[in-house]
Amino acid sequence: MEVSRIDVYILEMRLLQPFTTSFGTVYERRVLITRITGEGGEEGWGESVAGQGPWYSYETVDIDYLVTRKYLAPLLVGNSLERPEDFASLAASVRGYPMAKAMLEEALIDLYARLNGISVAEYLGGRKSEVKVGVSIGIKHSLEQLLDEVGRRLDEGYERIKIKIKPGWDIAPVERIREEYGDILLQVDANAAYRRADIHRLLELDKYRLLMVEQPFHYDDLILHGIAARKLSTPICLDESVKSVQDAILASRLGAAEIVNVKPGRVGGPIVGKRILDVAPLLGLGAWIGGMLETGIGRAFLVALAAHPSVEYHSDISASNRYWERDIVEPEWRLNPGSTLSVPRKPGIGVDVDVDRIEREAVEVWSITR
Ligand code: OSB
Ligand code: MG
Repeated sequence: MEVSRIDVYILEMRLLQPFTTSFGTVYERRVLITRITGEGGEEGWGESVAGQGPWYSYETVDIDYLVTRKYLAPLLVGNSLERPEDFASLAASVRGYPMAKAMLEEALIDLYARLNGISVAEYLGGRKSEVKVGVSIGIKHSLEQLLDEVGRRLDEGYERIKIKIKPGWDIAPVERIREEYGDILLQVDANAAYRRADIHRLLELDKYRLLMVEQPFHYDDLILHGIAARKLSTPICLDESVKSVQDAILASRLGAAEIVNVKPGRVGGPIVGKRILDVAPLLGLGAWIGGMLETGIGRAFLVALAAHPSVEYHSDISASNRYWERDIVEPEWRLNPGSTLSVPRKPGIGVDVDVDRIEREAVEVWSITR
């Protein structure tokens, strides 16, 4: 599989609604995507899940754009790879930047899958034809606004709701949702906003029958997650803390989590994502796939991974119209009855990318040819 050309684009896409987590609000999603052209002109697409600013991770769209142009793309272009797996060792001299690496690895997987007539899901060990999905709802200005959105999402057909929490926006939102909507599938995500002294707030959440509490503490603090896990009856799920297969092993050894949220961008690409899913049952970890407000390109890899047999929980992969007025893929990702998305069977990512629109609307474009 020869890499003859790499294009990198930055787009600015307005979210239908601003999205607020414990670390800030996104209005306009700056999006970094790449196209890799191989032999015979076949193409593959990938997306970096880096955000606007260095809050969820040190990576940002602009930093990944720079790292890709200056270091990663030059390593790859002109090379011939046997399989997408080979990219990780090729790129190992670049320390860190898992999201930038994941973007290129995705494009290589898409290209490889198209050249071999298989779907990306098949390539990544996905077996399901439909994946169960839920919706992730940000922090709101008022409880009324939150209840309103929860109601709207349930009406749209999402059967699992995740809300973002932080100290002070946790017990009341959960209690009101339970009062209003009863025994729906409900979980919370703190994005590392809690400290050791806040454990009592999490203990109070125990009575609300939550599916899990996601990443309550600092990403480096597996020990504190382990201490909290022994006190809480609600399972702890790790997101930010798990950046590799080794982290998943360590988390399970320390009793720091019962569940892992697998995000291809956070772990350096879908291949390590698949490996974590492969070992999760051996480690006694439940698993699901996390989203990062991706366009339809990144979403294709989330759907493919969610088709893996280890994924039993609903994933954070909502339909295109939860995020965008119009997505950059055709067909858009649509919610089926039963709160699922369909896993495409076509070769590659299984959706068509709107290249004309990307080239028309890109605010930055850069290419390298062999
Ligand atoms: O922690 O899961 C997270 C979005 C941006 C950054 C971090 C997270 C999220 C989400 C959104 O929860 C999930 C989605 O894409 O719908
Ligand atoms: Mg999370």
